[in-house]
Amino acid sequence: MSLRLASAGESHGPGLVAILTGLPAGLTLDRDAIDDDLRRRQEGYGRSPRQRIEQDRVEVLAGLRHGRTLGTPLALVVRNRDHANWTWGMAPWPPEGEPTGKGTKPVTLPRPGHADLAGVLKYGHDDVRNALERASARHTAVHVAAGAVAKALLAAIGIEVRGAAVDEPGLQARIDEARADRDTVGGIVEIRATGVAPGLGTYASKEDRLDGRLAAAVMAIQAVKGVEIGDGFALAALRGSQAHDEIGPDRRRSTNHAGGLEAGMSNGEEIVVRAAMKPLPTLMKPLASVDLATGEPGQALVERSDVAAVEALAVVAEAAVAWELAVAARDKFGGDALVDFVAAHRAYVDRISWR
Ligand code: EPS
Repeated sequence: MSLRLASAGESHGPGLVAILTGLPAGLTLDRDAIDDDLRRRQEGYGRSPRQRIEQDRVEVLAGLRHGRTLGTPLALVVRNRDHANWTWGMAPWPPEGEPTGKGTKPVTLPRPGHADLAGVLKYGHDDVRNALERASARHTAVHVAAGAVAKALLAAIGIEVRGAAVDEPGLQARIDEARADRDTVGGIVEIRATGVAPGLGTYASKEDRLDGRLAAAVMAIQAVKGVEIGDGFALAALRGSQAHDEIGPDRRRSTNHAGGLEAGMSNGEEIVVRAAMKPLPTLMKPLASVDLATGEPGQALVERSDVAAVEALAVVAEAAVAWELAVAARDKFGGDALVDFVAAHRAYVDRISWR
């Protein structure tokens, strides 16, 4: 069975939900490890005061017994504590009583760079909030929880995934300056996966190429505008003799320009994926917009937001890469029970004599 993930949840609704299907039975999950990743996602310089309200913790509603997966759908929940301030505005059912709290007035001034304009046009909403709530990066929390589950599965076959913001002396100063100017900034993150045997993914069909799946998963994260694998864009300026990773007698490479991926497959070297995040679109000094209710020129919605979320992106992209590697590993090694999955991996690395 293929590994699949479906998620739901609005930023200020009651909570975020993910259902993971296709996990093998017998995988031990560590609640603290999942919560640690949720905490890492909330940290980082430049986050909004929202992060002082949320203290994300995973809840499991199905698929786990005494800490071990049952081979049945795993249902994860991360509650939005801030929902307490939006109980009228984000009530799933028609609210009773007078409007109270946040989100009671329709938003009609779309922010350039967010889902607001295309979202209301596409879905026929009058209130931009109906688009922005799901488009918000808040829902990455439950994807990070799913990524932590994927990392547990990958650890069983010796794969480790770690993301970090690309070291930039002065990132904090850049964030402080932007905050003082009521502006926002972006940045670059890098995800590395070690212990991946050659042959995850395939060149046989476009949709199963691992490079494509990784790029799509990372590009689909909020505010990501660029993804590269290995030396990526810089390779375009090199000659072939400089760009490719020569193969040694042990079949290993002394360079890794390809970022561990050739022809849509892992090649046994470290997988390296980088992503560029644009500056966040909610500005305290707003850009020009149009009032969708009146057609008059106006200024875009201003509401509490992050100045930067680069370090959060590193954790979210780590989860996305882990998830796609887990999907590719499940495709290749199968198994209803974890022991079958691990044994299939072992048999494969033995066949190709890969350490
Ligand atoms: C976000 C806007 C902000 C961020 C949010 C993503 O939300 P709020 O307006 O409630 O402060 O804080 O990110 C999170 C809540 C989170 O947990 O990462 C957006 O518009 O994408």
